[in-house]
Amino acid sequence: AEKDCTVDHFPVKQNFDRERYAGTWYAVAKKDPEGLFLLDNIVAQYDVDSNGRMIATAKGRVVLFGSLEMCAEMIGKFTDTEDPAKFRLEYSGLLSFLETGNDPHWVVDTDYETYAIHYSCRRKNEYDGTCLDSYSFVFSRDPNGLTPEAQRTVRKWQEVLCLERKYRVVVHNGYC
Ligand code: ODT
Repeated sequence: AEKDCTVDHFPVKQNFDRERYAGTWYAVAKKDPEGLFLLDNIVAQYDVDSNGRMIATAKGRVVLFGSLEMCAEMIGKFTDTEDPAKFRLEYSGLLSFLETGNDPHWVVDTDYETYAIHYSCRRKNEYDGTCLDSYSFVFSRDPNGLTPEAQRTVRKWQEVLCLERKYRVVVHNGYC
């Protein structure tokens, strides 16, 4: 069969459990969108608030206005959809000049304990439903990276998302 790169056909985590997903995730690889923002040292902290809503903070190194290098601290609130693994993420920075936005936020796969693969398509081709501008994070619970087994699993999902060979390594060197 021909490969299906229709965004709305991509599988996501079945029976996603936000409580088990909560906690710290280190980005170990990233596929950048157009006009990328977070460069490296990216760490996300997910939580569930008292109303059961998923929330998160994230930090990472950014370069603003061409030369101002800083560690951006971002906050995000998730809106549920009919699929428990698909959210809308509304985000802003602790500082007003940081990026704000509202992106899809899909948890494609995770074992909750070692790895997760995230996907966001910002713009779809209206004719064939493929993605024209996406970003995706590979997350690890361990800042030192994924086990070879988890790496194999992640590589499989990168292909499913039609993003094979589009990822770069996200460095953690203590900047943030
Ligand atoms: O870096 C880019 O180029 C695109 C990413 C922009 C969104 C970053 C905003 C994070 C808001 C706080 C939420 C945390 C959740 C994080 C999980 C993954 C990052 C989207």
